[in-house]
Amino acid sequence: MKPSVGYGQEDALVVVDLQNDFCEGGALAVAGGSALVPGINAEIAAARAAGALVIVSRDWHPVDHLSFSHRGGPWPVHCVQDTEGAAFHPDLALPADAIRVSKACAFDADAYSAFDGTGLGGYLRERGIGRVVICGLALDVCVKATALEACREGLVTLLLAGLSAAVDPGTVEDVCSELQAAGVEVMGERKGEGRP
Ligand code: VGL
Ligand code: ZN
Repeated sequence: MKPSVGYGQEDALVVVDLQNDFCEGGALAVAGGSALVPGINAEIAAARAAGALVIVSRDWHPVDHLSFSHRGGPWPVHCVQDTEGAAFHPDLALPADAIRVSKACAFDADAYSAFDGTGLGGYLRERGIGRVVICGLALDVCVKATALEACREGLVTLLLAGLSAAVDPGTVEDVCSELQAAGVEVMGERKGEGRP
């Protein structure tokens, strides 16, 4: 599979939450999640070959996290720390030196963006990263929040829409428009439901 962009040493590929619970059969499954894996693997390989950083985020909740429905939150129980559901998709080809970022680890706060509470922005600055290329799950939740925060961090931000999928496919057009308005370059096919 051909990678979407030409990577360089000042780029970071950020793969958001490619975890079992967000893929088919998982607790908060996103339709089309697993099918993204081969394309994302091609991006990882290309990024790595070019000397770009590879960052993978994961949703990493304690049991009884406040976002779970039995605690009054909006989501079913998902991505509980150290469970199979929280593990990265088994076919995701993660190099040993890919940088793992865990988020939403506190009982009393949720975090959709990979930058939220993780120190990732400062780390990327330290490493001289000027551009981030973002893909993964879910486009309308954590991918969107990550892309918006990357822009706010002053990074050139590119979304690979064809390598992202939404919990609600009906939102894809609006999410992509919102990201473009914020300064994100949206690349690739948008896999949502067209408006009637
Ligand atoms: C996510 C819902 C709840 C995501 C995380 O990774 O997009 N969605 N927690
Ligand atoms: Zn979550």
